Order: sequence, then C-alpha cells, then structure tokens
Amino acid sequence: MKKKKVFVTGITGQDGSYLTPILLDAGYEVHALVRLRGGDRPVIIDDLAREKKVIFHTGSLTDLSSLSTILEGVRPDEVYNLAAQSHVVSSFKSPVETWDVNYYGLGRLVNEALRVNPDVRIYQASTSEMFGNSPAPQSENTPFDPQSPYAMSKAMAHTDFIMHKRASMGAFAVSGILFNHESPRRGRDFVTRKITFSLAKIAFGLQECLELGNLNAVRDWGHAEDYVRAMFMMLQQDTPEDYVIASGESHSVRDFVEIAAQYFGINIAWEGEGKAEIGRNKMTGKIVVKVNPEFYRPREVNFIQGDATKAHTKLGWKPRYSFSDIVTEMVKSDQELVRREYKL
Ligand code: NAP
Ligand code: F7E
Repeated sequence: MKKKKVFVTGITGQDGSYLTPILLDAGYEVHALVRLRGGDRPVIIDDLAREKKVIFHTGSLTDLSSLSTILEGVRPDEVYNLAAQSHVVSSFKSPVETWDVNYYGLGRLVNEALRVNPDVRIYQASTSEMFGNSPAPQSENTPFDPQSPYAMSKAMAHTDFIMHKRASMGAFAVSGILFNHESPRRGRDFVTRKITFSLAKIAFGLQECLELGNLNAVRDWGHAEDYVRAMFMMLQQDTPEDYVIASGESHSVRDFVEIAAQYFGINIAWEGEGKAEIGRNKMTGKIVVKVNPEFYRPREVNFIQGDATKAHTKLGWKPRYSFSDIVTEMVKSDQELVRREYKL
C-alpha cells in the first residue's frame, strides 16, 4: 500500500522533534519545511536527516513561491503547522515579522495545501496565550483575550484560517490549543529551560546567579512528548474539531525555581519585594536569584490553567508526565549538558 504523505513545518523546533518519530512509526512518508538559515536543531533531527528518514524541503512560511512549489511536488495527505515566531517577548519587538510567519504564513500554507489536495487534513499549533487573562480554567469555550502580538497573530490565524475554512469550505482543519509544554529540548530563552540550564551552571560554579522577570506568573506546564501525541490523535478523528491540551495543574515561576533548585541541594529563602526581590541559598547565604525588570513584559498573562476535559473524553488523551517528572527530567538533562559542554 502507498504510504500516506505528511508535511511538517517547524520540525527543527521542540515539538517537531517529538512529533516526527510518532509519524515515522505510524508509517508516514515525512516531508519537512526547513529554512536555509535555521537555529540550532535538536540532535534527533540531525540524526533523521543523516539516516534520510525525512525528506527536507528548503523554504519559509513567509515565501509563497517556495511553499507553492514544494506543496505541488509533495501533495500531502496531512499537514502539521508547528512553525512560528514562538517567543512572546520577541513578538513585542518584532510584531510585523511575527504576523508574517504566524498569521500570513498559516494563510499561505492552508491555501496552498487545500489547492493541491482539497481533502488534506491540517493541524494548526494554536496556544493558550490566545486566552490571555480570561478567567481560568480555560476551555474551548473561553473567550480570547490576547495580550501580545504573538497571541494576537495566533488568535486571528486560528479564527481566519482554521475555523473559517472549516465552516465555509468543510475543510478538515483543526487547532490544538496547547498550554505551555516543556522538555529538555525547550529553547533556552523560555523560562523553564532558562531556569534549569542556569541552575546547572550555578551548581558547577560557572554562573553567579539567575536573573528573572515576573516570578509570580503562573503557567499550566506539561511535557512536549504528551502534547504532540494529542496533535496526532486530533488528525485521526472522524470530524475536525479544536481541543484544549493542558495538564490542569498550575505553578508559578517561583515554584519552578524552588523545585529545580532543590534538585541541586539548594533551598531558597526569598527576601524583598517586586523589583528588589532576591532568592538566597539558605545554607550559604549567597544570592542565587535576582529580579531583573529587563525581563518584565509590556503586558503579562498572569494566570493560566487549562481544562482539557474534551480531550480526555473525546480523544481519550491523558498526560503521562507529572509536573515533578518534567522538572526532574529537565534538570538532570541540563546537568549532563553542562558537564559535556564545559568538559567537567
Ligand atoms: P519552537 O521550538 O520555537 O520552534 C519553532 C519552529 O518554527 C522552528 O523549527 C523554526 O525553524 C520554525 N520557523 C520559524 N519561522 C519560520 C519560517 N518563517 N518558516 C518556516 N519555519 C519557521 O516552537 P515549539 O515550542 O516547538 O512550538 C511549536 C508550535 O507550537 C509553535 O507554533 C508555537 O507557537 C506553538 N505553541 C507552543 C507551545 C509551547 O509551550 N511550546 C504552546 C502552544 C503553542 P528554525 O529552526 O529555522 O528557527
Ligand atoms: O514565559 C515569566 C514570563 O517565555 C513564561 C511559548 O512557547 O508558551 C510559551 O510562552 C512566564 C511568563 O513562556 C522570565 O513573564 C519570568 O509569564 O517560558 P515563557 P510563555 O510566554 O508562556 C505559550 C503557551 C506559547 O504558545 C509560546 O509560544 O515566565 N518569566 N522571568 C520569564 N520568561 C522568560 N522567557 N524569561 C525570563 O527571564
């Protein structure tokens, strides 16, 4: 039997690296869009490239002609759009680029994918950021309240190119509204990875202290491996629908720091308030954490907690990793990474 073809954007990102093995195991012929000058790739993607398990196509979501040519050649049965300018902070500094990739990029991709195959199934990586400061717990019925150019671009992309194409053309287009998900492959600018990598360096005496912004922001953190499994399940359903994917449990940035630090035998005592707050190592008195207002955002999403009841009941999806599993895996992995990178 002929293999089904899947086209993945954002394969070099955290989620792409976890989704690809699932697609290969399921027997798909995997095609991927990659930029000529990309960022660091997870090792697994380099391995898959070397083993020629994935067919790479050079292009960008911002370039219609490359997308058009690639999609005409591939004619995919399924598309996962994971590519994005995904940094919320960067979106305040570069709103135009953010919209070009996240909004117009999805528009280009959906139009071209439907043109070459009207029966294509499309997955869009939507986000809890669309809910902004709408009251928690947030579900599929919660109104959007985007607080950043990133969130606005994702909310409009979801509305115009997923919901609208489904309603107007009967397209099989779905959004996974995913809450924050982490792993050892998370980019180092996101807060969880910044914390685990910095604490590992502090523990080895390679860094003085960890500078953070808003310690009181609360997020619903899950594991990327669990969340990409949910993406795959959404595209295998009989009807296209959107799903919230979340752990249902929330923690502050401060909680994350405390738990990760304990792994290195550091118990933190907090002193001061707001911009003057610091965290000391209770045993040595040394300052381990400092608040640096440079990392505050122009607008913040304060409290996020998802209600994934629909995904539990309709998809049969359940997360396998607990919050403490995630912190432990990330901390251990960064301890090893620092050892390797600094040859300790
Ligand atoms: P990520 O690690 O930041 O990866 C982003 C990917 O997008 C990279 O592969 C990057 O490629 C690619 N990309 C950026 N601009 C592109 C362009 N113009 N054309 C083609 N590719 C481009 O993101 P992630 O954490 O895996 O997240 C995957 C998706 O889920 C994103 O859409 C994100 O917005 C969304 N999301 C993430 C979370 C989360 O907590 N992780 C939650 C909800 C939604 P390069 O290697 O070339 O830079
Ligand atoms: O920030 C606070 C910050 O950058 C989390 C993206 O994947 O998830 C991610 O967006 C919280 C915020 O993730 C620092 O103010 C404090 O409240 O890890 P983050 P995010 O903004 O929630 C959503 C679901 C996505 O869709 C996005 O693509 O942590 N915070 N101090 C800090 N954040 C960072 N980055 N750095 C700090 O120093």
